[in-house]
Amino acid sequence: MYWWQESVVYQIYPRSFKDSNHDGIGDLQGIISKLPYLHYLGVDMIWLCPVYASPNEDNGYDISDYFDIMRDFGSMADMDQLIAEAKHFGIGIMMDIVANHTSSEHAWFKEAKKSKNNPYHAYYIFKENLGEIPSDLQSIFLGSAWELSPDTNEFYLHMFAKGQPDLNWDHKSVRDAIYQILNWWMDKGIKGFRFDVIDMISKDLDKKKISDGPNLHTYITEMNQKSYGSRDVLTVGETWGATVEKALKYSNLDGSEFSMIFNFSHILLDQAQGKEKWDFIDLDLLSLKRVLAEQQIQMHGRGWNSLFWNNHDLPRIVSRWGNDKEYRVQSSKMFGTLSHFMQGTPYIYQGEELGMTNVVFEDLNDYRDIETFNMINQRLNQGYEMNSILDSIHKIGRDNARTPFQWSSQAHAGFSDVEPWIKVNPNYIDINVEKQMHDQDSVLEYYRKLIKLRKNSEYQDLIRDGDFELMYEDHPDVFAYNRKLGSQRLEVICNFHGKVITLPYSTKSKRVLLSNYEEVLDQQDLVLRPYAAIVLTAGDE
Ligand code: TEU
Ligand code: CA
Repeated sequence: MYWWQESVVYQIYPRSFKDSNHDGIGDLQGIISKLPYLHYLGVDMIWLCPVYASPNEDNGYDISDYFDIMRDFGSMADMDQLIAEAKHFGIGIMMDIVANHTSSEHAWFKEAKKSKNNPYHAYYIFKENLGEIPSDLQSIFLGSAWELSPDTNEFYLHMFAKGQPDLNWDHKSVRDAIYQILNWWMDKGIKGFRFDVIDMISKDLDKKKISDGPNLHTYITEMNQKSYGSRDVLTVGETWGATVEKALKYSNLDGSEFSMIFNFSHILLDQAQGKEKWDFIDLDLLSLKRVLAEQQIQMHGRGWNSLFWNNHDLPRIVSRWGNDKEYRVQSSKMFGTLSHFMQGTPYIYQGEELGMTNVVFEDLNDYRDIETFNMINQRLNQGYEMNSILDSIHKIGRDNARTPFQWSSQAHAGFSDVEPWIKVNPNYIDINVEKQMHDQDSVLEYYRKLIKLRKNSEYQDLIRDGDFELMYEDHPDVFAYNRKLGSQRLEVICNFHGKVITLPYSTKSKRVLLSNYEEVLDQQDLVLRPYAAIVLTAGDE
């Protein structure tokens, strides 16, 4: 068993977590001041989105110096203080490593573009200018993935923004430089890494393959051996193209690659086949159950899952597949229940534990995300109506998850005492930490219970290791499963929709361990109110 199999990770988007110095931008001292809150919640790892020096074209995912801290966020002394004070609370820090690309302001790229003979030229992916763009390859942020670099009259590859040139991992010096960065941060005492778009580091451009290239696993294995493999850290790869078979390879328990990956198969289910993320379809619950059950069953004893619904790139799950109006509290708890009783390491994205929702800005000027703006420009050119563009942003845009964290009902949600870099969600008056702390019915207190059950209860072994089996597999509204270990058994029964469901079910000799309603058990059947989540214990205890 590995320690991270019992961890709960909390993801912080530093820009939006807590501002300490009155500039409207979250920062490291802000995070330090909120460590007691994270300790109260009960998490033991923080995944810190990038805090390195960056010109911020993509909010820190464009790094200009891996050994320095973004001025907006503080200094390296603040970072050392964060690592030390978090440790004091039993919380480890995971750094977000963006190694598929750097910022175009990174010293390597500034050198690389000067001349073909520059030793750093081979660090990036250049193609000669033969009078036209090298290929029709599209950036994930839309538009061509090639940009002309005038000094050498070549095109360079950027799979994201123009300010994010892709590194050439086939060049050994690049790989060694990345391993050096990892070792440097581990020497500082950090306890893990999240690897940004790691499945893109090996490409086969001739075949227009921009991820899962021929050397992917060779490079990950090498990175493991030359950096974190000999240290006791949690590693998680961001892999949009993962399937269960691939996940088994990445997270195989011999420890040769990563601890785990983010498998997005469930998250991609409402994306129309072969279409852009901005065109979505209704979620089919039966597919969701099938995909998650497959992960649970296939990975059991052979790999390790990460469990998540949210992150800084995704709309809030309560708004996406739950109900963020009438049943906001119930559906937020329902999603928490579904993932926290599965096998794997849960990731909580800041604000999820409050049931924070998507935001609806009507004025485009209130948005900040580069991906959103690229989409607006492209779609306006293609003749889309503004209404349909806004609709896509409201449903899928990344800024939904990036509004300031809601600490209190004070001005600016207690996030800052000045106008924040992005507007707060107006619902902060109702949804905030101050209101939810010590309110036994709040989403926050419910998440504390979920964490406690997994980390410190008679069920912790079962939650970590137990077998998984779907129940009511073909039911169109119910997502239910059981977990078994020895003589212990838990049944997790969730109503995924807003209607009342009656399930034929004998509740005799069952006990409610947790529920998002005050449940009275009937002997004959189980009545599930809208978005109900019930966890029952059975077995011969
Ligand atoms: O994201 C990778 C990625 O492809 C998507 O999450 C992307 O942001 C978008 O949702 C696809 O339409 C990672 C980071 O999580 C993201 O914040 C960065 O912008 C991106 O890499 C580039 O570093
Ligand atoms: Ca600040």
